[in-house]
Amino acid sequence: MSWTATILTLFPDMFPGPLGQSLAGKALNSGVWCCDTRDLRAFGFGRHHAVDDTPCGGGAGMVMRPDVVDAALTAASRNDGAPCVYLTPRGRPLTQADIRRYAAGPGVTLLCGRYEGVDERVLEAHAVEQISIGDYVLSGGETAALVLLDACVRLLPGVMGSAESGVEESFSNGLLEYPHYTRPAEWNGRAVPDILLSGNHAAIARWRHEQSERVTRERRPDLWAAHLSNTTRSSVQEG
Ligand code: 6GU
Repeated sequence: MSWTATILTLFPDMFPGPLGQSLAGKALNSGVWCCDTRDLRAFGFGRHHAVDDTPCGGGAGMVMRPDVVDAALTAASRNDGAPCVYLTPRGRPLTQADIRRYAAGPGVTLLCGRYEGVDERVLEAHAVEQISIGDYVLSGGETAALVLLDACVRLLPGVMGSAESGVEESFSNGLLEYPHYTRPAEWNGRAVPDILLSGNHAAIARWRHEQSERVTRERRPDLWAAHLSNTTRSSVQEG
């Protein structure tokens, strides 16, 4: 069985969207993964298939009903232990470690919320993981689900060519990647760093590592601090 994303959404036409193109699209067409989209509206109540109601306690917006989401989750339930993830800006930040865990399993069930959110009780009842893709607000979970799926699909066996076995360059060692250059050696008065044209592979590896450290220190002090405390811990263990 191929790796399967079961997606619960009010906007099923948004899938596979951009993941129908390029590497993910080829993998989809060749059966490496499967995009099983379910329309939440089909589980709505009454003549208008209502899926939402006003928030208890008052306030703006609408909340997705627990009975509707429960019916959709139950209908989509899989017996393969795939984790169920609700995409929400209130969630825990998504990391490459989560992506590795999802990609290594049978797939994921993704619940995409619109409106102000989903009634908390149904998330508790179904042991749903709440995940955010960053500190900004999207109009719904669908584009976040596409981001999560893109990151998973590229890790599935056979999706990236053998030349790309460094599929996790950034983050595999906790540092951002060094800068890349190609021909021409000089472009609009800007030269490729001499060392990259020197043929000295040891010196090039050293330069790239220094650049990785510099870029991480400048752009991601949080990752840099984590890297420093990890390397300090390793050297204490060695010493
Ligand atoms: Cl997962 N959903 C929404 N609506 N906004 C977000 C998000 C998710 N992650 C960051 N912002």
